Amino acid sequence: RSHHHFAAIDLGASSGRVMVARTGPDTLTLQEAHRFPNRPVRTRGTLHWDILSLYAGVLDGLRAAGSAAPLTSIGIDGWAVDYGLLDADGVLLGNPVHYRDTRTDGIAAKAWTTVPATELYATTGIQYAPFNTLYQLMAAQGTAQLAAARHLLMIPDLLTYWLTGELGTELTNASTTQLMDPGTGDWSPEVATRLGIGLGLFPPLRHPGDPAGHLLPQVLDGTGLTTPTPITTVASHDTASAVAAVPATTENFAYICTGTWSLAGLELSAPVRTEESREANFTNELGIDGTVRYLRNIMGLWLLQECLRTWGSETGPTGPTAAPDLDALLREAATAPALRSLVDAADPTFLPPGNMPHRIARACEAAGRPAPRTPAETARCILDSLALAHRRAIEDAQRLADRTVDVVHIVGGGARNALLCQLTADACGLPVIAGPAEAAALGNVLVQARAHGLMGDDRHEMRALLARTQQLTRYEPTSDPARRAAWEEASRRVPA
Ligand code: ADP
Ligand code: LRH
Repeated sequence: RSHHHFAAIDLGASSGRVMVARTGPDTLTLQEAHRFPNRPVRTRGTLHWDILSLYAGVLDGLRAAGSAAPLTSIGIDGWAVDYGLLDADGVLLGNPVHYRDTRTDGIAAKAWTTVPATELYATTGIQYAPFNTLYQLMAAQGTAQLAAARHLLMIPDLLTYWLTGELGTELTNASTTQLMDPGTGDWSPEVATRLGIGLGLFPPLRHPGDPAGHLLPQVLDGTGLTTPTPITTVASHDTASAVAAVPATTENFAYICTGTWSLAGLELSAPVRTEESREANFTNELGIDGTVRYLRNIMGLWLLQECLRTWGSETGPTGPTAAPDLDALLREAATAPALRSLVDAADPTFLPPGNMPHRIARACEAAGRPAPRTPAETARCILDSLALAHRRAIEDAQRLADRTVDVVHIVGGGARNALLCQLTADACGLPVIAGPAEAAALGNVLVQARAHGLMGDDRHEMRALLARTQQLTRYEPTSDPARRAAWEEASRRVPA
C-alpha cells in the first residue's frame, strides 16, 4: 500500500476531535471525522471533566474514522497535567478534576516550605502554575480516593487504557507533572519523596513511537472496526504534538500554540533552569526526540471563549441574549480603537471560569486604563493584550536561552484568527507564519507514520512535509513607524 490512513484522537479543553490523515509519498491530508464539545461539569463545588462523555465522543469518532478506510494505527493526545485514578481492579475512582478547579489554591506555597521553589525549579524546570500535577496530588493527600488508588493515568493514557487495556505513562505529558527531571527524562524520586507523592502510582514510561497495544474486542465491536488496530504512542501532550507539527523550514523559529491557551516559546536541545528563567516563569516540558519545549503559558483564547460564554448566558431587558457571532465580532474588533484597553494576558487570576468581561474591565481599570465598553472593544482588548504577551514571551525566551529567531509560527485554532496573527506580527516586529490550525492532530499522525516506517527519523523531514503540503498564511509586521512606536510604547506599559 502506498497510502495509509492514521486516526488522531485530539482532546482540547474546548473540544475533542477525531481526525483522519491520509499519508503517502509527499502527501498529507487531514479530515475531521468527528468533533464533540468538551464541557466541564461542577458537582458539590468541584469542577470536573466529563470523561465518559469524552470517551463516547472518541468511540463515535473512531466509528466515523474507520468507516472511510482501514486504519493503520491510532494515536491519542490531549491536554496536560490532569489525571484519573484507578483502584486495584482498574476501575476509575471518580471523575478527573479540571485544572481550573480551585482545590489547589495555596498548595504550591505549602509545597515550597518543604522543597523551596528555587530547588523545585532547578530539578523539574517546570513553571509555577497552581494546577501542576504535583500540586493537584498534594491537594488530594488524605482523601479516601487517593488512599484507594493503585494507578494514576494522565488523561490520554486513561483513554489508551480503556481502548487497549494497557497501562503506561507517556513521556511528554509526564514532563508536565513537575515530578520529572527534564535533563534525564526520568522521574525525580527525591522531589516526590520529600513531598509525599508515591511515584509507584505511575505505570512505566513509554515514549512517542512505542506501541501501546491493540483495540480491545469490545471496542472493535462498539466502533464497527473489524481488523486488529494498533494504538501507537504519540507525543500525548497536545502541545508537544503541536510543536512537532510546526512547519518550520529553518532553525531560528519561535512558536505559539494558540487555542484555549497560548504556549509561546522555543524548541531547545537542553533545559534552561536558571533563577532568571524561573522568575520569568518559563517551563521546560519535553518534546519528541529529546527536545525541550521552553515556553510560557499565556491565558490564550480562553479569555475570548469565556466572554462569549458569558454574553451568551446573560438576560437582557427582552429576555436571554445570544452570544455574538465570532466572525462578526472579530470584524468589528479589527476597527475598534487599538492598544487602548490592555490587560496582562499571562495573569493567573484569569484562570477560573466566570464573568470574564467584567473581570477584564476591572483589570483594565485597576491598571489605570479605560475599560472596554462593548463586546467588540473587549475582544480587541483581549487580542491586543495577547499579542503583547506573545511578544514578551518570545523576547524573554530568546534572552534567557541565548537564541535569536527571525520568524514566529502560529499553530492551533488561533491560526484561523487573522486579526490575532497580524497583531502578533506587529507586536513582535517579525513575520508570522500561521497554520496548521490542527497542528496537534498532525503531529500526532506524523509520529505514528514515522513509527510505522513511512518517513525518516529526522523530525525536520516531518516539518518539511508540512511546509510543502499544508496551507499556510504569512503576515508581515507593520512597516508604519507610528504603529511600530505604539507597540513599543504599549509593551513598556503593560507587564506580563
Ligand atoms: P483547544 O485545542 O484548546 O480546545 P483549539 O486549538 O481548537 O483549542 O482552538 C480553539 C479556538 O480557536 C477558539 O476558541 C477560537 O477562538 C479559535 N478559532 C477556531 N476557529 C476559528 C475561526 N474560524 N476564526 C477565528 N478563530 C477561530
Ligand atoms: C493546552 C495544555 C497546555 C497546558 C494546559 C493544561 O491544551 O495542554 O500545554 O499547560 O493545557
